[in-house]
Formats: sequence, structure tokens, C-alpha cells
Amino acid sequence: MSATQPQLKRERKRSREIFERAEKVLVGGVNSPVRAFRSVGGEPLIIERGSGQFLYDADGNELLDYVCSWGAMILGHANPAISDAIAEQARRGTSFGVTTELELELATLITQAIPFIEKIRFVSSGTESTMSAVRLARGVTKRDFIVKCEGCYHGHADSFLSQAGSGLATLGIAECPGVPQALAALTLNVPFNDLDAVERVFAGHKGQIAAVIVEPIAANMGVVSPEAGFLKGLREITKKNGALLIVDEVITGFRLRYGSVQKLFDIEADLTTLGKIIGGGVPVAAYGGRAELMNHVAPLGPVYQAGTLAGNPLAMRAGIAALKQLTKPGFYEGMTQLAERLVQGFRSSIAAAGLVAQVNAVGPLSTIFFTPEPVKNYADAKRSDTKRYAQFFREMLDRGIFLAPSQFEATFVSAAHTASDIDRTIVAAQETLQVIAADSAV
Ligand code: KE4
Repeated sequence: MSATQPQLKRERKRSREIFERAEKVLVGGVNSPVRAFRSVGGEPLIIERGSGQFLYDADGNELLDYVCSWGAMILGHANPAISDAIAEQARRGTSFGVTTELELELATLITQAIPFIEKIRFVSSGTESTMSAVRLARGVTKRDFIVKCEGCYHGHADSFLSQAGSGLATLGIAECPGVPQALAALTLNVPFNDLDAVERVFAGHKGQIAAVIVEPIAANMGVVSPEAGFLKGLREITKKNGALLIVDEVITGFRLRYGSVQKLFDIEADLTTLGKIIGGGVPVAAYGGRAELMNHVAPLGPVYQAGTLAGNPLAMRAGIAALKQLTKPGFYEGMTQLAERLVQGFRSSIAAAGLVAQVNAVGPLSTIFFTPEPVKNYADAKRSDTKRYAQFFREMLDRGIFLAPSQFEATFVSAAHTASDIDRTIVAAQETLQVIAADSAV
């Protein structure tokens, strides 16, 4: 019996029964497409609870979780301080539709951590944060075009759905029906890491581009690092052309360090979007930047954005409880060391199996691409063998390891993961990659 003999109860009877009922009333049985496991095959999970680094499905299978609710659960599941804060707040009321001091407390934590965010507006999803930031950029500059990178994902607002990553890449939806052509035409796509293409698109749209929006570390085409000078180049080109730079940190905000990842690249965006971690697993996102820009937003200015549950007290308490735990000495170093150990383990397991793959990694984020060539943009990522990734995913899940159910997502190590979890994952990867090598040898 190997150390990681497939541990899932193969029948997973109760999960399947629940999912079959879910398919009757939820579109595809899910509330977000990537959860349907369409690109990796196998049966979607039905999760009953989480604790620390583990998820437990409806059949009682324990899964070592590297999805971490797409990055939100940096502290692991059912973190006691977060759970207690939510429970305590619930007894005081869950939503008032009027400002609470809690919103000021979370805003203060964030603006102290990211001083170039002078003013912030909380919303309830990453999509709302990026959609609002783009509307603000268009309102301030009075320009209509935006530039995004192929394979980056900024949520499901109409302007972001062309050549987008994450679930659209997963399902192979290059252009989304329902987005008016006139609006889609205002989104200009360039390859990630290609400053010449950015220069060309600005030269072709002089005085017409409101903003460039970018993930500072791409995580929705799989993980792809910015090449040296790329982000700084975007900063310079946008400044030179009177456009705003929007850095979408819905994933990277508070993920690699306490605050913004922009500091690592010596840039400061005009507007920054945040989400996931700042809500501690409860719906919170935000956009913010210099006061002279943010003051264009209603009620101070005419750029309208609103939300019934924005700044929700439960969500604020959860976000405050989360962020307060991220300042512990060594918090990020420990997580990153474990992630680096995992990545090294993947790389040596790939070589030992006689396979070829790229393991892209930045801090606690990583992605395995089964391709011989480096992956530096979306076109590279799409050339990888997604069927082989799907087999890797399924074999690892059979061994109780839950990786991203899509080639075009990231694997996350949380602060709840331990060295023995990493070692166990590496053993599972060794077994899995041997299986893949044996299959491909046939
Ligand atoms: P939401 O609207 O899903 O809260 O956030 C949109 C968003 C914006 N910006 C970035 C960089 C993001 O990664 C996301 C959402 N991330 C995906 C997974 N990579 C959410 C998972 C899903 O769609 O189910």
C-alpha cells in the first residue's frame, strides 16, 4: 500500500446523488463554471466542510486543498478567529445598509498596508471591483478603450470577456456571446509580457485609451510571472499616454506579502483592485487609489457605483480578523518555503518520471504546464497538454490531493499547510507522474 494509495471512497455515492439533484436546478450543477470540472473530467466535488488545509466531501473523503477557494483561504478553512468574528457579528446583525465603524477599520488596515491607496470603496466581488475601476478610469479620462492581456481574467464584466483566462480559458470561450460587439471592440488585447504590443496599441489609439488593466502576476492562464521590466514598462507607457494603470490584485493582494505585490516590482498603480484574502472567505472586494481619482466616484463625483451589501458587517469582521493574522512574524516566509519545497518536489518528480513539463511558480502560487517550452504568455499556456494536466489532476485527486480543476488556474499553498502535507503531495506526484509516463509509453 503506497503512502498515498488512492484514498477517495471510489463510489462517492452521496456526492454523486447530490450533484445529480443540483444539476436539475443549478446551471451545470454549479454556481461558477470552473467548479464543474468540465476540462479535467471526473465528478465534481460536493464539499460538506473545511478545516485548516483540508476539505471534506459529502462522502467523508478528506482532501488536501490547494485551491483554497481560488486563493481566498490563505489561513486555511474554518480559521477560529475568523469564524468567531463572524459568529459574534451575526448576533449583532448581518446587514444594515448604513455605514459601520467596521468598514473604517478594514479600510484603515488596507490603506495603512498599501499607502498609495489613499481612498477605497468596498464591493462584494472581484468583478465589481474591476468593473468599477474601469468605469472610473473611463469617467476620469473621458476615453473609452481599455487594454487587457490575453489570458488574464478580471471577472465576468462585459469588458473583460474577450480572450480571458480562468473559466473562459478552461471552457475555450474566446469571445462571449451576449457582449455587444460595440462594447467588445473597446477592449484591446495584448500578449502578457509584450511591451512592444502595448506600444503599438497605444500608437494606434492615440488619446483614446482610458486604462490598462493587468494582473501583476498572471494566475488565470496558470501562473505566469511578469518578465523583468514589463510592469514598469506598463507604468511608463500609461503615464506617457495619459492613461491610467489598473493593477488587479484580487489574487495577489496580501498573498505574497502583507499588502500589495506592486512594491516588489517598484510600481504604483493609479487604481488597485483587491478581493479574496481581504474578506477572509466572505464576499469582500475593493478598488482604491489616489483620493483625487477616487473622489470622482459618487456621492462625491458623478461616476456611479453602489451596492446593497457593500461593506457588509459580517464580511468586514471576517476581513479584519483575517488581515490581523497576516502580520505575524514569518507568516509569508513559512508559506513560501513550503511552496518552494512543493515546486522542487514537482520538478524532480517530473524528471524522475522521464517527463517534460514547466512548473511556473511565484511565492505560494504555482502551475504545472505539460509542455517542453517555457510558458511566458497565454499562447504558450494554450500549447501545453491540457489532457495530460487533466490526468494529473484526476490521479492526484484519487490520492486525496485537490489541485486546481483547470490548467488555467493556480495552485495555492496556505498557512495551514504543513511540511508533511508537502511531502505527502510530492509522493502522490511521484506516483501520478509514473502512471502518466507509463500511459504515454504505451
Ligand atoms: P470574482 O468576481 O470571481 O470574485 O473575482 C473576479 C476576479 C478578478 N480578478 C482576478 C485576478 C481574479 O482571479 C478573479 C476571480 N478568480 C477566479 C479564479 N481564478 C474565480 C473563480 C471562479 O470564477 O469561480
